[in-house]
Amino acid sequence: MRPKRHFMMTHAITADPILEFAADVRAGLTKPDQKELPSKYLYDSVGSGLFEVISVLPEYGLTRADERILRTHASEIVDRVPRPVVVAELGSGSGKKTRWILEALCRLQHTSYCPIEISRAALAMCARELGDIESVSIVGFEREYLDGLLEVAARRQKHQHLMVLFLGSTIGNFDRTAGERFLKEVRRILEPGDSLLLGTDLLKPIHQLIRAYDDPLGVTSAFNLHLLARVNRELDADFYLSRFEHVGFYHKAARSVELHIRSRDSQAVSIPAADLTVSFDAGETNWTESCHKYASEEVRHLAKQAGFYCNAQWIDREWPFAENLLIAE
Ligand code: AVJ
Repeated sequence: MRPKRHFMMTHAITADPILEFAADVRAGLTKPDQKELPSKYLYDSVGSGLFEVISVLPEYGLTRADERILRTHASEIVDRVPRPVVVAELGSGSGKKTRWILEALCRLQHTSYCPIEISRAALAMCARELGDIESVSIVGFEREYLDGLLEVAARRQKHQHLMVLFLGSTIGNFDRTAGERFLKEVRRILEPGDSLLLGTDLLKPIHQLIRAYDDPLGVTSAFNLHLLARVNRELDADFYLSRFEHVGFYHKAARSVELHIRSRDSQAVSIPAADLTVSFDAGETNWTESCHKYASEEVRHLAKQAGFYCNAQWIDREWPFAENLLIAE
């Protein structure tokens, strides 16, 4: 008998995504000091595809470290989680790494898996990637993280716990204050005994970090600059990509790698759909993404601040990265 499988998808209910994009681009590019474009817009189908390539670059060890830990310790991880459990994943991407957790869980219980993603393409990829696992049901949510999580939490049954996956060090996109605030918001949606498996990239030598975010092949550069191409495509703008360049540098005080797009000369760009003409000085940068790095004991402390306790931590030796199992108190 074929195992029962099903996949459902709940689509976004946001107003008009193009209008929202236009409003965010306008707000970011009219900031008086540092111009910015929110990093979430890097992750459309082109950006998610480019990130998949980044994740296999030899210089970028983060995704492989994350996956190594999950592959090696999946049974140990799920053994520590109160069951029965519904799994929700914030920003599933392709879902490749999640396989190990789902397979381990499915040996113990039938599992509902709810990936929450703003990229519909990533959700579809994830359903294809994981749909073959026996006794898993996938319900995808095309939503922002917290909206999606609220919905999953509302749908769970009384006896079910929630296990939230927030892998790949996506939390690093927040600065430390916002990261703590975000974990607190996640905690507020959870009940005591629910769990959060949090992946965090750890501090490591600066040259190694820089190479990971400024790779010689230029994939990260393409990933970053594609945001301008997206503004051209979706908002009718006239960015000349060759007049901009990718920059990745380490911000010591913030303990983060910062990605910017630097204007090579002084120029003006028009973005009709955002009702905006914006000028750049020569050398002026536009901030697109931050990738914060943590110390392992700092994560345990952060967890405590947010109302979790750190049940266990697994650290990869090859590429310092921690998988943290946090239980809601
Ligand atoms: C997807 C946020 C985990 O922080 O390393 C990689 C993003 N940007 N290379 C990271 C990213 C450029 C990545 N995260």
